Amino acid sequence: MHAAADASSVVTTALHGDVLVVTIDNPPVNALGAAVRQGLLAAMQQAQADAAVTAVLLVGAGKAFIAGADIREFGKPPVAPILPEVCRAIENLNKPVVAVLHGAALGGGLEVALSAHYRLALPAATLGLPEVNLGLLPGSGGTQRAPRLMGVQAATTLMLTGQPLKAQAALQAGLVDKLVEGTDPLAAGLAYVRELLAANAPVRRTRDLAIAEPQAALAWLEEQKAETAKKSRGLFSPLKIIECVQAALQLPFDEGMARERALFMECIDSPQRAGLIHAFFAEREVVKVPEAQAAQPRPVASIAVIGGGTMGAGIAVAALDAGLPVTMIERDAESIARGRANVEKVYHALVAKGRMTDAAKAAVMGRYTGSTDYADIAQVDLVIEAVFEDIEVKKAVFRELDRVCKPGAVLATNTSYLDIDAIAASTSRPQDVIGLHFFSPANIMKLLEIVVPAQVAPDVVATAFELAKKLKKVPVRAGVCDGFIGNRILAVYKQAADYLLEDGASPYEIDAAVRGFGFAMGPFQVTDLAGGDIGWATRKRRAATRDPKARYVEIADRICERGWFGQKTGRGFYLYPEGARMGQTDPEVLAIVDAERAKKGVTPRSFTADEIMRRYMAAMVNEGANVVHEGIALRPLDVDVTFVAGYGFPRHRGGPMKWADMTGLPKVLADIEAFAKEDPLFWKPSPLLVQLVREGRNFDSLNQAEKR
Ligand code: 3H9
Repeated sequence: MHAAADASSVVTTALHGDVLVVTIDNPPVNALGAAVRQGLLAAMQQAQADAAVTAVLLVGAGKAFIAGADIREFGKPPVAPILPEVCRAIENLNKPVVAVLHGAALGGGLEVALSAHYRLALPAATLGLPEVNLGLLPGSGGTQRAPRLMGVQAATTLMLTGQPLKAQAALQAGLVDKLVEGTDPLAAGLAYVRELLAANAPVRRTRDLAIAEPQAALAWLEEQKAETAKKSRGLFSPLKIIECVQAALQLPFDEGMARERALFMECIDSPQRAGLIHAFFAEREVVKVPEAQAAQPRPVASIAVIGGGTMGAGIAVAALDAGLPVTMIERDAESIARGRANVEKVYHALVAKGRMTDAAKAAVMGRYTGSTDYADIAQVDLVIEAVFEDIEVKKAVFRELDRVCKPGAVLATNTSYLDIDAIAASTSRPQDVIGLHFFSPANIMKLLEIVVPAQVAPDVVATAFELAKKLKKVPVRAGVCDGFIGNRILAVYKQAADYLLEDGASPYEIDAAVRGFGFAMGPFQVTDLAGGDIGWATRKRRAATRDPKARYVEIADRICERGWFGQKTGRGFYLYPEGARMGQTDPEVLAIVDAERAKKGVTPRSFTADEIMRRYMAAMVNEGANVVHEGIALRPLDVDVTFVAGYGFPRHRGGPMKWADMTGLPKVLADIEAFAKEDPLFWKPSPLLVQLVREGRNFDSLNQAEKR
């Protein structure tokens, strides 16, 4: 699909009078692979050599100008010419070079534009330096040229946030010289070049610009260091970006460039780069599922949500935000009012923060209808059920949907663990029934598990993926089992955490170790946030099917029996005096833990943070391997995306399966085998993990290898 191209096919030159038009045409996004770099360098040499050329226009074919370096090349040996050389050749040309930006000008793409002498934008242009999202820094002069053009604060913010600017904002920031209406970059670009030539516009090099008020800028950068260290929580490249900008202020341009290159290479070598780039590609791979590739989605122009609780309201907001009309069904007038209030609350908050006008809120709410009558949803294209998590209640809803909905309507359940095959079987149209497992708050959380029951039609699966795109969710295809991908794996590593707790680690040590790894919160903090009663209900439900020989830790039950359900009750594993969000350690909890250990005859031992994480991660990876082995997840990357998008797994580690690959599968397996000596029932090596180790392979070999 992305076959290696030769320079003359991806970069073409054509003389338009005395203007050499250099077109970058490397689908899908004109990334700066080796052939493009060679082509651009050759084009600059041609422009220099040809006396008939008086100016050069750089233009991107297709939707993008240039979306940056070719990310797939990172981690492989660099191929000449490297991009900084290409940018130097552009900037050094003795004839005016103009870049016309009509779409994405990102990363190396913007750096190419910054090396040009003039920049023109069309309204659809987006300009950004998003390298930080990949664990990198702009490595082709971006850290040296952007501060010269737009000032230190604006440039540093652009690089640290990775957020692109729209054309108008880029104009105001000084990144582009002119903004014109239109969608034809060639015509607009040529007109601009003519204008410049008519005005005798000189060659104007960004490198020659001085940075305003360097002392004040240096002081500001110093302040940013501490702030950035705190905000970026262990990320490597943000502080390196600041170092580069300092170099731009303190060193001559060429030395600044050398410093940037050295720090860029440090970023390239960092494991965070590998993790973040894995996450980038994995998020694009997850949508490539067999059904979505084989079938056309059904049209979805209207949605119904059954149930107006927190989850139903969040789903309704997600659909409203995507521009869809939503009908919410509830049991009675009171519940309708509550459902509506839950939806309105979200928009109220936006208005209060000044992020939405009253008129915009009224327009959104105009697409929302509450009703107690299922007949009102007879014509909707897709229904999402979000009622109480009880199979009989859900089946009753689905029988009702089966009765009223038009043929071909997609009927989705938001259950997080119930058997969707059984729910589908309660209708006369199991081919239309699918799982759409949103995560709370559903209008915010990115992950959407698309759960595929046995009888569902492929075009219903395709419809679900299309809907996810519309709702700006990250969809992951999951098979039917208790907990699907995410909650099933969570149940296992949570158990590992409980064993650690009973064996001697305090909940506070475990949480600290997990945070130290890069999660925003540890498992006991998560329990307190979600409400301890939720897990308690699940444990009670599972009690009947639990293997009596399996180890069961009762500490959480002891906490729940006291009514300590976490933040909402003011205490759980932590104390939350007067609604504080940050919990405080609780000696009474530690006493409960001690009493439980004594009851079981456990002599507590100490665990280092590393020992804690080895168990926590081994449990996560092993169950992840089981989930792939059983086909619940299509590929290891689906597990990775689930955890990064829905469970706070540190993105810079790529996901649990990527972490395992980087740690080395033999090491992970050896750990599991060692732990199995203590508890062979819990620590059973996954057959897939054993097989991969035996064959000397890794999880990534099961992902679509040709993409990397
Ligand atoms: C950099 O530039 C470093 C330099 O500073 C220094 C160098 C020395 N490379 O997202 P989409 C593929 S770092 C290779 O679905 P959209 C993508 O995998 C780079 N491939 O489309 C997908 O492939 P497939 C800084 C890339 O319309 C296809 O293109 N730049 C690259 O939703 C379509 O992508 C960035 O970080 C790439 N750079 O969004 C920008 N980009 O079809 C990264 C995309 O096989 N890119 N692909 O699955 C983006 O943010 C979005 O792709 C973009 C388009 C906004 C451009």
